[in-house]
Amino acid sequence: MPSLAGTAQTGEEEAGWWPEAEPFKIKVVEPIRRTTRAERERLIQEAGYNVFALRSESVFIDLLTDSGTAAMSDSQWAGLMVGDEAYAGSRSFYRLKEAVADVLGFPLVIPTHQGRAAENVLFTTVVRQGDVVPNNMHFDTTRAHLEYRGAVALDLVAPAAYDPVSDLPFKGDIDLGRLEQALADAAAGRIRVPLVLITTTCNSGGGQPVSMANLRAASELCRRHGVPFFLDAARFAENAYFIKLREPGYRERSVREIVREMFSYADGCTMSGKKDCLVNIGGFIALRDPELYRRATVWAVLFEGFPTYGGLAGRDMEAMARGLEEVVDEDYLAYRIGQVAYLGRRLRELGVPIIEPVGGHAVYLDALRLLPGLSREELPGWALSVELYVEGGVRAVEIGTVLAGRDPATGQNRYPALEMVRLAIPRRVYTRQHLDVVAETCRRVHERRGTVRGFTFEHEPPVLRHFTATFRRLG
Ligand code: P70
Repeated sequence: MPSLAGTAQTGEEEAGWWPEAEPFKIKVVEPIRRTTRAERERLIQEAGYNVFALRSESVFIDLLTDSGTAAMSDSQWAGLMVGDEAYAGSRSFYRLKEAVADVLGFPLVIPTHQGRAAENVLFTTVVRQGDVVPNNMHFDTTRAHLEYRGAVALDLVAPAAYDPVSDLPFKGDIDLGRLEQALADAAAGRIRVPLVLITTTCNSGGGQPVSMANLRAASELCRRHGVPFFLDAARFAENAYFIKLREPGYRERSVREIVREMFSYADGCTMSGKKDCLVNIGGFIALRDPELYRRATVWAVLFEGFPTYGGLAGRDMEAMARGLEEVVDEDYLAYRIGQVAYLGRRLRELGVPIIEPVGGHAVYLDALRLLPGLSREELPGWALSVELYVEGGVRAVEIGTVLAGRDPATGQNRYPALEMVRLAIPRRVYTRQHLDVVAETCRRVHERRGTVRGFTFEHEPPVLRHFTATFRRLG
C-alpha cells in the first residue's frame, strides 16, 4: 500500500491510486439519458454517420472533446456574478491580466473568444503568404489558419511520436535537428520563418507532453536566430504535471514553478481557455513585447472586440482568471492525470489497442490495430467513432484521415501515420463508473471487429471537413 504522505510529490503509479479520487464534492448535477441500440442506429444514420451532427441529448457519455466542456468550480460560478461588463477598462480584464502575469509570467494579454481567434489575431499580425511555421505538431485549427494565409505549417515532432507502442516520456518533443535546419534555411534567406510554435501538450500526437529540456533548447535555437518562440498553451498545466512526474530534477518543484519556467522560454503564447483555464468559452494571446502587442491589438479590435474584452463578456474573463489559478492546483492535476491514466489502464487490461503512453487529456484508440480488417480508404478511425456511439452511446472523435484533410497542393487525401480515435475526458465532469462504461463499450466493439464496415464520403466540405461531412456505410 503506497504511503499517503505528500501525494502531489509522488510518482505516477501513486497518481493512479489515491489522488484519482475527485478533490471536490459534487454540488450540481446534470441528468444524462440512456438510449437503446435501435435508437442510436437510427440517430447516427440521420446524422449522416457523423458524430458531430448528433444532438448531445442523444449521447450518454460525451468524450468528443475536453474543450469547453469542463465543470466550473463554485468560485468560478461566483465570479460570473462579479464580472464587470464595461466595454473599456473592465475590472475583469485586469483580473485576467493579473492571473496571466501571476501564473504564466507574461505582462501583456489580449483576450479572444477562443483559441483559434487568438491564432487568427496573432497570425494576421506576423504571418505572410509563403512563410513557414514550424511546430511539434500543428493542431487542425492552427494548420488551417496558416494554410488559409498561404503559409506552410511544418510538423517537426521527433519521430517517436509516430510510433504507437514506444513508451517514451516526452513524445511531444520537437526534433531539434530539423528545427535548427529550418532556422538555418531562414537565416540563409531560403524561407521566411516568422515564428516557431510548440504545442503543449501535443494534441495531434496523442496529448503527449513536451519536456522542459526540449522547450529550453528550442527557445535557445530561436533566440540565436532572432525568431520569436511561442507556445500553443491550451494544455500547459497538464504538460507541467508530466514534467514534474517524469523529468529528472523536477519532482521537488511545484507545478507553479514549473509553469513559470516553461513560459520563461517563450516570447508569448496563444491560449484556448476552454482547456486549461477550465472555462466553457474564452482564450487569449499573452505577450512580452509591447510593440507586438500594439500591432496585434489592431487586428484584435477588428476581429474580436476592444482589447479589454476581446469577444468575451466581463464575467467570462473573471471565470477564466479563476480557472487559470485553479488548474495549477496539484491535487486537481493528480486527479486529472490519474483519471485519464485509469481509463488507459482499463483498456489495456481489456486488450483494447491504445496509443502508448496515455496522454494528458485523452486516451487514443489505435484504429488500425483495433479494426485490422479495414483499409485506410475505408476510414477505420471514422468507422470506430460511429461504432462506439452505436455500441454504448459514447461519443468520441476521429483523429485520422478525415481530420487530416486533403493536401492543398495535390488535392489528395492525407493519410496520417496514425489512425486514431480520441476519448477526450472533460475536466471534473465524469466519474470512474462512467469511464468503466466507456472501457466496456470499447471492448465490445473490439470483440465484434470482424463485422465492422468502413465508410466513404457522401458530402465533403473543402475545409475542416470532419465537422460537417456526411458519410455512407460501405457494403
Ligand atoms: C480539441 C479542440 C482546440 C485547440 C487545440 C490546440 C492544441 C488550439 C485549439 C483551438 C478542438 C476540437 C476538436 C475536435 C472536436 C471538438 C473540438 N482543440 N490549440 O478538442 O482552440 O477550440 O478554443 O478555438 O487542441 O482538441 P479553440
